[in-house]
Amino acid sequence: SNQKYQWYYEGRNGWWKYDERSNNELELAFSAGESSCTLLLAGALYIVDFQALTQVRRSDQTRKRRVKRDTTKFPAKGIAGIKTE
Ligand code: V3L
Repeated sequence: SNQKYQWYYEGRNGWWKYDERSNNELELAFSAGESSCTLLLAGALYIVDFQALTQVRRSDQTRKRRVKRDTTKFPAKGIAGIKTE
């Protein structure tokens, strides 16, 4: 898309871009000044906390990932688990 900003979540050794739909939802919620955003990712609900800059699965908050908002040019492993080169 032609968006300026992209949201990223942490992988094992780098960052992944959120898929485009989730990125749009995050941008809408963030720019509206909301404190968090709930996303449906691969059939599970996740919460992105804009203050803590974390993402957790709502039903199992064991794995807390860092998230960041950066330009679309920030180097990433890929998009939503699909690797790019
Ligand atoms: N978008 C897509 N899939 C996600 C997301 C997201 N925002 N968050 C978690 N998952 P957890 P490496 C990730 C997937 O946090 O090798 C990557 O996308 C997550 O996928 O415990 O560590 C890769 O596909 C994981 O499969 O709820 O960098 C994969 O990890 C699953 O949800 C490996 O990436 C559980 O994550």
